[in-house]
Amino acid sequence: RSVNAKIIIIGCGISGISAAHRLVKAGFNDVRILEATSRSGGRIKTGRLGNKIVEIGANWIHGPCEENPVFCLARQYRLLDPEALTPENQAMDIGGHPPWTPNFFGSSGGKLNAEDIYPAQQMFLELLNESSEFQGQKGEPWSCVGDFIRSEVQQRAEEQWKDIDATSRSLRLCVISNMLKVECCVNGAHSMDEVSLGAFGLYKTLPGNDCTFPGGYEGLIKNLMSELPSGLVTYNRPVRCVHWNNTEERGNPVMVECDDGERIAADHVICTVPLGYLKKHHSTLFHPPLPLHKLCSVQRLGFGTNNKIFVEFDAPWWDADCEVIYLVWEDEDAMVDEVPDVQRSWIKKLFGFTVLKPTERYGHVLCGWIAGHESEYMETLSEQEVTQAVTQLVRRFTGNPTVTPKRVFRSQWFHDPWTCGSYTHPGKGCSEQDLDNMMEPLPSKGSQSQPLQVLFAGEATHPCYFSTVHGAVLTGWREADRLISHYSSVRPFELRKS
Ligand code: 6YU
Repeated sequence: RSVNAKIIIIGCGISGISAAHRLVKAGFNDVRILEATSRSGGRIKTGRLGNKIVEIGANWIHGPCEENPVFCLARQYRLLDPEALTPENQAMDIGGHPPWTPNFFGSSGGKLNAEDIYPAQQMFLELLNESSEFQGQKGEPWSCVGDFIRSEVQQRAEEQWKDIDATSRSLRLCVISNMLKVECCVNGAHSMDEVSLGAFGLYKTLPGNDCTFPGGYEGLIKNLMSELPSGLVTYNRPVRCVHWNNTEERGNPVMVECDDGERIAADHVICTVPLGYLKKHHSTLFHPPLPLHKLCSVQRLGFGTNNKIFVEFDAPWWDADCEVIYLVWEDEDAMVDEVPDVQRSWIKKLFGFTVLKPTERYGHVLCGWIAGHESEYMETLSEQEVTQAVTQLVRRFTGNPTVTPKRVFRSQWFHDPWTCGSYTHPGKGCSEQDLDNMMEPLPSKGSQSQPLQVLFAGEATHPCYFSTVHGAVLTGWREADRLISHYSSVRPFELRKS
């Protein structure tokens, strides 16, 4: 059957596209997406470094297995390499940390011995697992993951590392600083001191060894878009305000006001704007404003910055089998993940590089990772200044004063006006309730007004897969299903205009 309800989706990222897909398939014939920019995909964005494909936003399918909708779609559209499709790859349980072959370099110049590093790495990974166990338990010893890890490392080092010399011990503590910086990137947080210990375990991983899209993540967007009716998306159409509980427009409870002044009446709006955008613009985006409990959750949840710096070399300075390079600052035995003087030493926050593989496809390209305020500062520098800082860094850690990058290109997610950062993490003081509040439609339950006027999708609204593409897809489907089941339970004479 065909349903004439007028539905507006704000944002043409993967969650908005997924919602539209589901609604159109279910027979809703008046669905529109309003997108602020000139493209679809949002934080799925594939670019080029020379003639090589690079991902500016989402990189991997985290946990490619049968339960992962992104994996299933990518397989259906034949977008994956054969290795990713094997049952062995789908069954591997990596717990969110792919078993990559590492190289470690030290700030005094040259490779570090992996044997000296492993005990610290091992201890850090154990503590990360333990950090996840406080969720729903109450009585966690610290409010944030950073404090918990530091205090436990201190205690455990006293017992387990008592027989090693001071220099080796200090190096292990510097490795902990490096791993804290890695976690800042994984979580999209400025510091692990901003990530809630009690809510850290809310995030769940799926089985499967993370894989990439050989032709670019945007292939997924292109395939999904090709199945939507043409003209469904209006580009370059930022929404300024969603007027809900609207009494002006007779019959339509919502009125969407665009930046160009156009006003569009709707029965339902699905809002998929990123949490970073919502934090900055909630007071003007909704009229009446968001209810207090929802607003508090928007503020409590964290939305930080994680950026990439792609660097191409003529020849590798890392091992042929190396998949990740860690840069260990040998003066950081205080277990720190923040840089004291951002303007002078922001580059110290860059934890290292992942190596783009296979080499036949990419040549010698590294992807540097940098999170937090240091990353936001990096965005303000010119490409030339970033290149200079990266060149100095690589020269220092390799001890080779002549190594020179061929090309450098970085992302700038914090200054993207429609994203305002990278992705969501459970900020200090967060709980499960905050994610429930995020996904709650307006008006809140129990109100006498027309239900389901504004629905919320997007990665920040998934209770356990926030910060991911699969989380975003599932939220789009969830909100589409909410409307589909609403209309299937409404008796036909109540179906206005249908
Ligand atoms: C994943 C990965 N990945 C790296 C980097 C980034 C992200 N993610 P969208 O923003 O896409 O769409 C909203 C649209 O709305 C957009 O088009 C706007 O233009 C538009 N809009 C805004 N305002 C508007 C207005 N007013 N009017 C109209 N339109 C408006 N995810 O699965 N694998 O490898 C990575 C990574 C650098 C930036 C990622 C990854 C996150 C995903 O990209 C992201 O979740 C989805 O694309 C979001 O889709 P959406 O539709 O919701 O929003 C505890 C613990 C936690 C541990 N977490 C660990 C998980 C690891 C996460 N890792 C990510 C890592 C990388 C590297």
